[in-house]
Formats: sequence, C-alpha cells, structure tokens
Amino acid sequence: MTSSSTAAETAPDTAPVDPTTTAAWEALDAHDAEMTGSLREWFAEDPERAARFTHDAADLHVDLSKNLITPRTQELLLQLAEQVGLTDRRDAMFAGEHINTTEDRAVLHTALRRPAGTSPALEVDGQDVDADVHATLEKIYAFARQVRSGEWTGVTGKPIRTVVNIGIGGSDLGPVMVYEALKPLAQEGLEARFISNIDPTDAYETTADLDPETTLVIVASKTFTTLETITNARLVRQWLLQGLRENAGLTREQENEAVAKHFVAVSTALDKVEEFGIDPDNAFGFWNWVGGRYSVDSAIGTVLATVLGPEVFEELLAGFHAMDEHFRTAPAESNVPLLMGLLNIWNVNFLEAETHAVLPYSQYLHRFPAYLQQLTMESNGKSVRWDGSTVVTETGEVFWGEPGTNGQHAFYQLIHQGTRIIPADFIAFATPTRPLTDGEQDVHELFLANFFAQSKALAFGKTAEEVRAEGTEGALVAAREFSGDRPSTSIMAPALTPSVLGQLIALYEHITFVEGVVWGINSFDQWGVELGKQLAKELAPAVAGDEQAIEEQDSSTAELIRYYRAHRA
Ligand code: G6Q
Repeated sequence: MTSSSTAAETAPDTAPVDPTTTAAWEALDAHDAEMTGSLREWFAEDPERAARFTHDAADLHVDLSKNLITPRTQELLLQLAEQVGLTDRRDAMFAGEHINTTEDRAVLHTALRRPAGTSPALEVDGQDVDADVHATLEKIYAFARQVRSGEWTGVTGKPIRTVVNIGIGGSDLGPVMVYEALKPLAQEGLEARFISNIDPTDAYETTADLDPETTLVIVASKTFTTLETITNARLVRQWLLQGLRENAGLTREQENEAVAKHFVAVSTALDKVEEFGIDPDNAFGFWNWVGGRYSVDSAIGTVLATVLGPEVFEELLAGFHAMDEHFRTAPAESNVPLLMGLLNIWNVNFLEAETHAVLPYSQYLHRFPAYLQQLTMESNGKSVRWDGSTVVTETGEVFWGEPGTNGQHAFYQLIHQGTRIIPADFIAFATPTRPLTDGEQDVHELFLANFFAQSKALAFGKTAEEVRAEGTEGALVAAREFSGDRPSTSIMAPALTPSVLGQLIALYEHITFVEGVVWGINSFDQWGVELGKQLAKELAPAVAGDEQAIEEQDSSTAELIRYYRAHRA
C-alpha cells in the first residue's frame, strides 16, 4: 500500500477467516505433532540458527532463536498470516478503514506519528487527519514551552513545578510508563505525578506534599465522563482551591481564574470540559479513532511533552513511526512485529501457553509490563470475532512481568522448573541511562550478565549428567536439573532513548494487532469493562445503606455490603 490514502467510509464487512480451516493451520498441527529435537540439538545442528532468527527493526535487535521453532515453523506461520489475509487487514488499518467494527470506527493511532508534510496527506471520513494531528501537536508544544519557560504561572504568579496528570486506564498507564522510562530527561525543577485510582488515598498521597501555587493539573479523559477521573479532578480542584485560600488568600471571586490557571484538559469531548469549568482554549483534543490504550502518543501525552519537553515527545513519535514503517514495509520473513505476533500464536494455540512474561532489564521500564497488560489483554481478551461469531481458538494470553533482576529472586523459579510453558520476552539496552561502577566493576555489565544468563538457562537447561558432574548425587539430582526448551525472545537496543521507547511500544501494538487478526477479533473495542462500571453505579444506593437495594442483591453481594456497613468507622 502507499503511505496514505482516502479511506472507505464504511466498516469492512468481510467475515474473519477461520484460521483453523486453513491449510497452514492443518500443516502447523501436523508439524507440532511431528516436531522432534530440542534447542540444544537445533543450535548444534545449525550454526546459523541465531543469525537466521535474528532481525533488526529500526533500532531494535530481536533474537527469536531461543523459541521452540524451526525454519519450517516460521514458514508455516507466514503462510497462516497470508491465508487469514493479514496484509489486507494491516493495510486497511493504516488507510483508516473502519476495522473497529463494533464501534464503527477507524483505527488510526499510526496517524498520530506520521511526520508533518507526509505526502499524500491522509484523509479519512472527510477529515484531514495529518493537518488536525499536527495542529494539535503545535498547540500542545506551545503550551508546554510556556510552562517550561515559566511564562505560564499559577494564579499567584509562581512558575509551575509539578504537573499532575489525572486519568485512568489508557489515559494513565501510557503517560506513567513513558514518564518513568524517560524521567532523567525531565526539565530540572519540573516533575510529573499521576493520579488514577478512585481510592481517595491516591489523590491524597499524590498531593500531600505539593504546593497548590506551583501545581498544574491535566485532566486526561477521552470521554470526560469516567467516574474515577472526574471524581479525582473534583477532589484535586477542592484541594487546590482550599490550599490557595489558606496559603495565598484566594478569594471566592478569584476561583474561576485559579481553575483556568491550574487546570487544563485532554479530551475528545470539549463540551464536557467546559461544563467542568476548564476553559476549552486550555484543552487539547483528539479523536474517536484513537483507542484509549493506543493514545499515549496523542494529546494524552501532554504531560510528557510538558515535563520531558516537546523535543523528547517528537523523538518518541519518530520512534513509533519508524516501527510503523517497518511493520508496513518490511518483507514478511524479517518483519519483526509480524514474526513476534505469529510466534505468540504458535505458543498459545499449538504449544498451549497461557501466559507470556515480559522481563525488562531496565529499572526505568518498571511500568512497561503493566502498560502491556492493558495493551494486550484489553485488546485481545475477547471471545467473539469481529462479525459477532464465537472465536474458534484460544485467544488473548495473560501478560505479566517485572523488571529483572528482581523477578529472578521471585517468580523465575516457575519459569525455569514449573510445569507450565511461559514464553518470555527479555528486553535490555547496551548503554545504561546511569552508568555506575562499584570499585572497578561496571554494574551495568553485572546486570546484563544476568540478562544473558537467564535466557541461556531457559533454553539449554542443565542435564542430569551435568548436575552429577558437579558432585550432586541421588534424589537431589532431579531437583537440580533444568529441562531447557523454555522459549524466550531477546530484544536489545543501543539505549533507552525516547525513539527506542516509541519503537518498543509500537512493536507491541503491532504484535497485538497480528494476533487479533489471526484470531479474527476486533482488538480495538473493550466492551468487557462496561458491565462492572454499570453495576458500580447501580450498587451505589445499596452501599450508601438503602436496605431495599441491599435486599435486591444476590446473597453474597448483600452480605459483603452489610459487612462494609457494619465495619465502616
Ligand atoms: C482503553 C480503555 C480504557 C480507557 C479508560 C479511561 O483502551 O478504553 O482504559 O482509557 O477507561 O477512559 P477516558 O479516557 O474516557 O477517561
């Protein structure tokens, strides 16, 4: 496909291909049944194995060779991709077709990072997408520069020191993760904080030591109706106004001005922003073709552009775009998101893996697994396909993880010696953000030695003979044996730069997409979160003590609410 096009106005009505009816699926089944050998053997037989299965995508260097695959597995998986029409679906996404069928929307997070001036311009459903994206970015950057230079002050004239982002789910996890990853790039004297949970302790703890005079709040909500976010925004508005009254003598008449100087919003619903009391001039918009969990590179990233700076945000977007281009144009045999997505299909649907660990060897990426949990599980945790029919295979593996080496001292035991197969992605960077030595020892090298050791141990294990050779005898031998053949992928990059982070995020976005297409599901809706939200609203009277409302509940819920009412101090 070309880099842009005018999209069809309607949802593509093609039914998903049932992957299990394809010739490739049948061949994969047979291949799985006949597969012999082990990673030890495959590496010994094929000196080219590492090179064969290692690919570069932008700045990412990705080694798939320690997975339970042979060249034949990859060949069949690529045939599967072809037979389910993956390329057409990918092109439909980039072109702005309404592949989000249940919401009849385009899926255009990739348009958020198209460089200015890309030709031809992307026009979708009558909207000049490129022009709107770049006009919004310019508005965000102008605001960010004002805050960073001190030109934008609080109502008492002091410059801003803390930017508090209030949002939840997609309006929180991305900004928190990126901020934590790139924190060393924050402007000196300017920090970001995040409030997401409706547990009032979150707002309390986050604001407890802040000075309202130097605090700016970004209320980030695509819909501007999310209970948690709007409640937290009200709590913080109350905290801010009270603090300004007590510390700076703010009068009632100055309250609107204070809100205007200390609150901005990010939303697709500018009318609701105004109702809340935020000046729509101080609001940054985005569009319904950006899903919440795909929105960190939209105006939802305003907190990042402000605290880390417009240049850092631009570099992050460039990284996303580099991976988009790779996914869009690289040949299938070396297309990393495609291969990693298909590998997940192999692990889930043929090797029966149920979970997938993500193990960054970078403390700065400590929120990356949490971010990926939403991206992958909200996207692919579905039981129906995009035409409403029931899925025909298992879908959506459970993603989880922690940074190494902490995880090594906690749950790696189960990955090494448990009964379950847990594919793992190891992520590491050649150059550390903070190089430190302990005497003569480069601590980053110690850290990376662990990174290299873990995937090696998982792949090749330790045989009984090797255990005995170390002097162990009898029953202890079995306990100290490692089976090996535990699949992992190693992702390396020169350093954790904004661009590399953008590439990593986009990589997982596209992996998620690939899996969704094979399973035939719409990875871009999230109806599963609705029922809980609806019930929470309905339960409010019972929680507040309405006896009749309590009696209408099932006995378990009623008893739990009674317990709450009896014990609430
Ligand atoms: C993400 C989901 C969800 C959403 C939050 C916040 O894809 O849609 O996590 O981001 O529910 O929604 P608002 O941004 O509308 O407040």
